[in-house]
Amino acid sequence: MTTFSWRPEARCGHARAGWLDTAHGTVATPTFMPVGTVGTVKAMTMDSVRSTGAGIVLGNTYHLMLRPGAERVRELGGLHRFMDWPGPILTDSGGFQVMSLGPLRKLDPDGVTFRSHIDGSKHRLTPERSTDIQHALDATISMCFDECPALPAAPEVIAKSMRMSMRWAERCRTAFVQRPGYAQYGIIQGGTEPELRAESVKALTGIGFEGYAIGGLAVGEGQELMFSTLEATVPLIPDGSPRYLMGVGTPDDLLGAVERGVDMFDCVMPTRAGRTARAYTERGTLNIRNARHASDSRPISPHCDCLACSRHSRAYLHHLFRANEMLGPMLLTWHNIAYYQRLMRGMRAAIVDGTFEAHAAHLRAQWAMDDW
Ligand code: PRF
Ligand code: ZN
Repeated sequence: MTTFSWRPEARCGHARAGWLDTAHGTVATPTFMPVGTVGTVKAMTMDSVRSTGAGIVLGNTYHLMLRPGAERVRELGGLHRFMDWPGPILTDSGGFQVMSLGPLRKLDPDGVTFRSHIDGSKHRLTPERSTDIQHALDATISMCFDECPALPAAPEVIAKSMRMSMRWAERCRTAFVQRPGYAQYGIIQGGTEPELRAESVKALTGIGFEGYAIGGLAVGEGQELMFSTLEATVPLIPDGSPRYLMGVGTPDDLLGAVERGVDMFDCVMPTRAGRTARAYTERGTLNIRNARHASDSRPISPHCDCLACSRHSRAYLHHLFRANEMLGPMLLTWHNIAYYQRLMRGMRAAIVDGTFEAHAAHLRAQWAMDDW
């Protein structure tokens, strides 16, 4: 039986390379988790996700509780079997999605009542209910139920919200059924105030979790404040625990966060961009619908081994998007996830080699070239 743990392999400044051991396999960190909100990484088969090198995917309590329902997923053998992803799955707790998606929601100290964005039916999430649902889904890593206030907000508002999330974290921990190889992460809140972040870390480490997430960032504060908040927060997290920055970000965000000691990420960016014709490359992004690609016989990236790049030209992908063919979003999503995984592998290799800073400078110089 596997014990859930994060094992360091190498360090370079604050950046860390390591291994995350779980009941569903071991993942190299730093790692990027493709988003599989409703039990599918949109436009991808699970084999194609696996082929990019992704080791762990994300699912969402909010979406799966509404459809098909947590109990149905449990009856069908859990989310791994239901979506055919035998590797580790991290599920978000629903709090963030209720607040951003629920058309009508009412927050109280015990939880949130909201209406489904699908059929308007009434539902309730509490720390206990969110934890139970994630257990029913058989999540490898469960997240605490929290509130993520939009920024900017007054410090008193952020403090009050953070303290409520910390009380909820305690209830989540009590409701969590500990099993070998499974984990529950606490979520650090506190906006961009270092004192509030420190208070939040103290509350969560006092409870004790297998890992710690940094929530409440990438919500409108800008990259500079996100980075300074990471600098004030990450060093306070126990060194032997995995650190996860929720909902981040662009390649440049990931680089800066790895540089500051973050191990795990998730973001809809590569998948959403792929569906809207935007491709990530070593030299920045490009929109494949743009007329300049119409007769370009080159692949999107000469460095990429994804299906789009190994078999197809930019001209063909351009044609698929212009013709509104569904293969366009499929191939571009594949490419973008492959790019994100290659980015993480490259950073990891540089940490292991002790050349992370030079690698970071090289990546930034390349992104700035944009000379297609
Ligand atoms: N909390 C939870 N999920 C999240 C966030 C958060 O603060 C964010 C913030 N970027 C993304 N996803 N539970
Ligand atoms: Zn590619």
